[in-house]
Amino acid sequence: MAPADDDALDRAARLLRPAKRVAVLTGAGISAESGLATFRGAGGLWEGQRVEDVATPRAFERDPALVWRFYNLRRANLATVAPNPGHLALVALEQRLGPGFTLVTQNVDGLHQAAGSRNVLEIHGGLRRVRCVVCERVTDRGIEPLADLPRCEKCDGMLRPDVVWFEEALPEDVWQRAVDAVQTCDCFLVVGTSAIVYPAAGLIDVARMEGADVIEANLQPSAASSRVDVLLLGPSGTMLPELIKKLE
Ligand code: BJW
Ligand code: ZN
Repeated sequence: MAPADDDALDRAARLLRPAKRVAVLTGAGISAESGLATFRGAGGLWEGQRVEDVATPRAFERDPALVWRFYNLRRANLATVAPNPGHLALVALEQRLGPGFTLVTQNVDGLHQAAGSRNVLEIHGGLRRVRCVVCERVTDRGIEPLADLPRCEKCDGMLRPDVVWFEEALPEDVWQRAVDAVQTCDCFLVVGTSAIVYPAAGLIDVARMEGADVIEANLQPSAASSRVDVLLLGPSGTMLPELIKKLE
């Protein structure tokens, strides 16, 4: 692994330091150092299936028990993980900026909230919540084990994870708040995402179109890297704390 590139960190700090409004987009990579597998890296398969084959409404219609096994495993796994220094660096950044800070996450693991981040927009939903496919009631079930085919307490309809699958719309109000935050930010920080899943990846173009500086932190170049101002190549658990330290 390349050592922290001081030049890139200095350039990133120069962009971030004067910013009054900062938006952050995170992906699975920020939780990798907490021990959670990313979707598309090595080990990103589940029982030989790609996420694209499990995380779709069609997969749930075809075999809801298989899909629930996938999500129950991931829910149970949350008991074994904790936020890492990358999550904590974003808490420090929010403390520095106050209401000028918005954290848009594609992650469903709840680790930003567990770390202490407050203004978090979960654009792909949350693993702890379930939603009834009939009455649409959403409840927080924590990480308690659920049946392979859990049912709604109110109407006995089938429950599904309250996450966003491929071909589904993102929660409208949450998405709109994310777009607003990115449109009005001075600096946009993109962390640990392959930037191939839309519309989330489109936020990078929104930021650029509105003239924000864009900083990316990733272990390796992503689909977004050619469109950013500074690329911090390295683990976010190291790069983000170093970046925040340079702001002081
Ligand atoms: C580290 C690190 C370390 C590792 N430090 N870094 C426009 C163009 C093309 C396609 C589309 C388009 N608009 C819509 C689409 C279709 C589709 C899509 O984008 N498909 C693409 C795959 C091509 N999008 C949708 O369907 C979306 N809905 C939608 O658009 O609705 C309108 C519509 C209606 C009808 C028909 C069509 C459209 C919904 C997308 C929902 C995504 N859902 C998932 C599952 C969530 C629930 C769950 O968790 O199970 O969200 S899929 C999965 O991918 C998950 C993630 O949030 C998302 C993004 O993945 P992420 O976070 O980037 O992870 P990885 O694994 O890809 O990358 C990890 C990165 O970390 C890597 O870069 C590593 O290098 C890095 N890394 N360790 C720093 N230590
Ligand atoms: Zn119901």
